[in-house]
Amino acid sequence: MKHNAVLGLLAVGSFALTYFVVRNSIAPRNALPTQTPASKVEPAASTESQPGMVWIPGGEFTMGTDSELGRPEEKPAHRVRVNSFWIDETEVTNSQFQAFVDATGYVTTAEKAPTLDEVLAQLPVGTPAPTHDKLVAGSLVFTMTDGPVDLQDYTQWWKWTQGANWRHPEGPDSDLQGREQHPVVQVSWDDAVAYAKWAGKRLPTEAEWEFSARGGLIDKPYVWGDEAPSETHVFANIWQGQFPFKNTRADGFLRTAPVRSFKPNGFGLFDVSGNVWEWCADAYDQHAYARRGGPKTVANPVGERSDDPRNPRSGSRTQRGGSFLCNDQYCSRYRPSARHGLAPDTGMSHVGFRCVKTP
Ligand SMILES: [Ca+2]
Ligand SMILES: [Ca+2]
Ligand SMILES: [Cu+2]
Repeated sequence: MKHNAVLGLLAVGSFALTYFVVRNSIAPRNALPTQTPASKVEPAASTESQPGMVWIPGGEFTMGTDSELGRPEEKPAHRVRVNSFWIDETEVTNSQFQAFVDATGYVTTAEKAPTLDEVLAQLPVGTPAPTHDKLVAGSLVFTMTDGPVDLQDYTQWWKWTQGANWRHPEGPDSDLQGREQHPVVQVSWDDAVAYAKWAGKRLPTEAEWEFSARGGLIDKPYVWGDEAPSETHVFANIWQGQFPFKNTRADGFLRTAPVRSFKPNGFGLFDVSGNVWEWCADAYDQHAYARRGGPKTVANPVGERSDDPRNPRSGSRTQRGGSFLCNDQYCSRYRPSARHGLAPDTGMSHVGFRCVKTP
């Protein structure tokens, strides 16, 4: 799927979605504000265990892919080395995020209504001021269509929904009852960073994420190996059937699944493929790998600049792993090399995160 909803403006044109687009453009994002690169000091070994985390000994691997499954932004494959780190076994759950909010009173991006000044600062001079009833808090919710639609037009299935936020993932009528162990969604990159900081952790770099997602397999297309997923060969929570109107639920789940519902990868990590997209620390640069290029091993790369054609003004942060909406018809981004960007103040009903920690 093209999950970035920024272009929704073109087709929808409601002020709410217009504002959603505008809000993405307010702060310049030239530098990484709060994330720090992986530790340069390499401990010999770590015996200290971290609850809910897996120790990943540092190493070298082939990042990206040259395979025909890969998209341009995944190429070329190149050698990368990462230092050791811990990584969460699972995506951050609603129950974990609740503990953070209870402890801090944190209010997520999607829960805050934009101010008129924020909006006016971004609109062309002479644009009529929006009325106050349009300045509402909300977020983007996946909504199944009645039948086949133009797969280029993702406003067909992404709906700006007033009152949608992490507590109400599909809007005011939805809640978290029975979803305590599902991954938190409708969190912006800023929200994910705030959680990580509170937990004494940080977001993974793309390199750390991919190294751990591959689970020790070398140059495999999927985190479980070579076999393409299908109706009968289920490895992860993705989409079976015809996107976006028919989901056979062969994997058991129409939307998010509780974490640990599927087999972990070789490092014991759950849902690195599918379930929800996971925010990474890096600014999203579609040409990052082309720029690295060459036979030289790159050590602990961190994306420092954004180059995202779908979000040229405000810049994007990277997401990894694909979601319950991915299928081969349109997108096979549940592959470990797949990557895309989203504006850092945007939440969606299929985006979450997991954290890492360095000694
Ligand atoms: Ca599914
Ligand atoms: Ca995931
Ligand atoms: Cu997708």
